[in-house]
Amino acid sequence: MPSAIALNCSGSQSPQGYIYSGPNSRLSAEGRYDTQCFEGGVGKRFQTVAEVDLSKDWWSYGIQVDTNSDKLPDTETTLISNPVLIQGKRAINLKSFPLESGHPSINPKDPNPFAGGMAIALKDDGRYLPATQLEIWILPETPGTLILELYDQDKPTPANQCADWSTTPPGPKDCLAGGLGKDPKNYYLPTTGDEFVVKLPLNPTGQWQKLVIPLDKFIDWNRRRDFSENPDAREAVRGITEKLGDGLFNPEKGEEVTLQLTLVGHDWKSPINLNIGQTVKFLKPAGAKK
Ligand SMILES: [Ca+2]
Ligand SMILES: [Ca+2]
Ligand SMILES: [Ca+2]
Repeated sequence: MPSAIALNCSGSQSPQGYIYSGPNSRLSAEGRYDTQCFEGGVGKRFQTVAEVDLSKDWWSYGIQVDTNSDKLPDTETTLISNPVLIQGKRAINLKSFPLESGHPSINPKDPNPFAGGMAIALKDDGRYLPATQLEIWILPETPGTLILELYDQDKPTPANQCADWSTTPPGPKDCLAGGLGKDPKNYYLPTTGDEFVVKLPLNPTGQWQKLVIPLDKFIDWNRRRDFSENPDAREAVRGITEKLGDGLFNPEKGEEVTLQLTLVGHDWKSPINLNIGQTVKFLKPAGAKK
């Protein structure tokens, strides 16, 4: 029987699993869609603008945790496999587990069962500019949430670019992603440029799910928001509710651009296991001149 529940493709829905708290809990609904909103590319024809091989030049992030109580970190929360064949499709497997709710690495202003993920520095030659959609294949083994994040530097300057940044990760200290000046003292949120996100619930259906996501469904996460209708909720969170970047996904030539896949647990305890098609594509409608 098909579900009688209507799809929510508005880009604002309550998270599944963990109920968010904290001063900006209302932001937790932002950028969330049912994956079915994007399945199969909804009958349109596309042509490839650029392909990204997730098995190359990635770096993982997560937290080094102390699991044997010797006060020294011994375990990384994220594991990424070499390419594997899963149900006939070349894929990588991403495993991660959430931290404890009171872990110092959990942003108290944006609390969620963060687990970790992987990042790819994309080419900075402007090739993604014509793209209008992102294609990604997922086969989740567990529930959880996948946050797709696109970082766009917006006008590199000495202040926002690490001088000796190279796109070979992890790059210089404190300069972890795409020269975006991510601040390790502020939960690695970028201090410059746009961060765009789409949050997708992971439904382990046992099948590959092909998602073709319009880039305009990604929401600008670091923008000024109007909380005026609810003054109690008005609390600026550095790197989230301040205006950074120009609000457009416009990675011009010479600007660093990064794709990150962040996993968030269904709760504070359950590990996440996700297979991802090895190739992510940037697309545009077939025949489009842009
Ligand atoms: Ca830009
Ligand atoms: Ca922004
Ligand atoms: Ca931008």
